[in-house]
Amino acid sequence: MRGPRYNPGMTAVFGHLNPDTDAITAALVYANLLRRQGLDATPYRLGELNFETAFVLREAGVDAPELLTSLPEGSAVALVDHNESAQSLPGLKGLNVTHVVDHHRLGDLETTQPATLRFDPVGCTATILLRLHLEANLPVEPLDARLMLSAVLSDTLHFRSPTTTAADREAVAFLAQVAGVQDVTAYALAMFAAKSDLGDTPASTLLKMDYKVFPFGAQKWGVGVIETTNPAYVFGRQAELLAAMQAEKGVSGLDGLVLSVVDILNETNRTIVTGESEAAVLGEAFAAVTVDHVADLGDRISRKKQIVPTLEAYFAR
Ligand SMILES: [Mn+2]
Repeated sequence: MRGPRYNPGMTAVFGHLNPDTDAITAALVYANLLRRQGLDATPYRLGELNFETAFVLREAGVDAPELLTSLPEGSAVALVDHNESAQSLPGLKGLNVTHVVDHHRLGDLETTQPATLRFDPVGCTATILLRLHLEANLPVEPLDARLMLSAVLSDTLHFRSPTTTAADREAVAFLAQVAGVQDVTAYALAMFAAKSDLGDTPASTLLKMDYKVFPFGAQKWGVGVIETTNPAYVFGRQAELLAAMQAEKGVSGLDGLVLSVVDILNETNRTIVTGESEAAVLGEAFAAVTVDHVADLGDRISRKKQIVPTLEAYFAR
């Protein structure tokens, strides 16, 4: 339970664990939208900001939402940018999910009451949030526009990802104007540079910065991603990362653990595999060749669209 500022009447709005820019900004923007519509909503985060998100909030002059680690049973929650319990606040099944705004596959979502659910197959939660503003006839506030713009650029890797839709491109054009961002390309490159400036971040932190756990049939896999403009830096730390992955796999009782290193500018994915069993699965599922714990996944840069569905199909057969 949180401290004295917790208000039992309010709705807690949050994105997934190991939050990315979309998870954080969607919580901020959706909480503001719900407040403008008369609901007592408060944004939260379920983890530390990554370097890109820290840059986005700093440039926007916005404080990070407070960290949330648990809520009393029955609390009202609005989920953004996720819906699966494995990616959410521990104990989600005991909470009252009143709203979901998401662009991922539907997982094990359960609600105790009729809920407001909005799922669109677009590249970013922010693209849906923009639609919700327009549908409600509410003007987009410039600060929210800046946050949503950042999220779409982040999730779509500025339209490089195959998850990108026409709606995401239109959203960026509209939001950039409202936010007063003149040079979208330069802004996106600055975001990606901030994300890639990993310094001496511990390997265990790098592994978990963009990390999700998925049930695949009877198996449980961890799939991490490092999107970077400087893959050489990441592979320079491959031995450390591998040790962190082996430790995590043991501690979490996972059946498989892989870490995709996505070269944003060249649009390639070289994935570090924890061991032989992961290499065998990627070999069969993707026809990927693994050399020295690195599987070449070619141009499959989207975990959501190109990695997870293939693994899911592989384990289903
Ligand atoms: Mn997202």
